[in-house]
Amino acid sequence: MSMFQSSVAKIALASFGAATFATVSLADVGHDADANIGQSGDVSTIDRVIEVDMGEMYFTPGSYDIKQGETIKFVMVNTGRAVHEFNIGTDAMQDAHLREMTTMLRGGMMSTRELYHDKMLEAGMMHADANARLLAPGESAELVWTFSGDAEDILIACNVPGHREAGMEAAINMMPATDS
Ligand SMILES: [Cu+2]
Repeated sequence: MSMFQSSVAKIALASFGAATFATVSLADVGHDADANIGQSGDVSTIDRVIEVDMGEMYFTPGSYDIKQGETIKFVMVNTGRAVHEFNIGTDAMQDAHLREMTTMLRGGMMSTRELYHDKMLEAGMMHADANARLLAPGESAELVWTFSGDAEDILIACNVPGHREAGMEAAINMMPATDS
């Protein structure tokens, strides 16, 4: 995360020469770094599969009850007309990612309707984060995640600028691991 953040800061400097913009990115490096949201899940220990529909501006289902330690395979499809993101993280992580997305839009790495993978590669912003998927309209993806962390404010959000503000987020309700 911190390597990614620092590359974002460099890109901000290189692309815009805007000291203020770089400062904003750097200010939050390490912020919330201790938040434990869990980890990439092992495909051989999947407890449940949840299908997720993404569109303007929603996730369906709109909230998720997940037991502590559960490994979920999310299968998401973007049935909308805009680029959408599925991102598991704390509120602070989502905010940091919103800034990265803003950089990508301004840097021409994506539009609201398309992803330009060659330009992302060039800039070193491939969006291959384990906890997130970025989907063009019509695309689908999978993400296997083990909810073994202790962060209390985990949610799923789309950080394409303007989307989360328009309601594109879904609550994760962590439940104690009781019955087996
Ligand atoms: Cu979105």
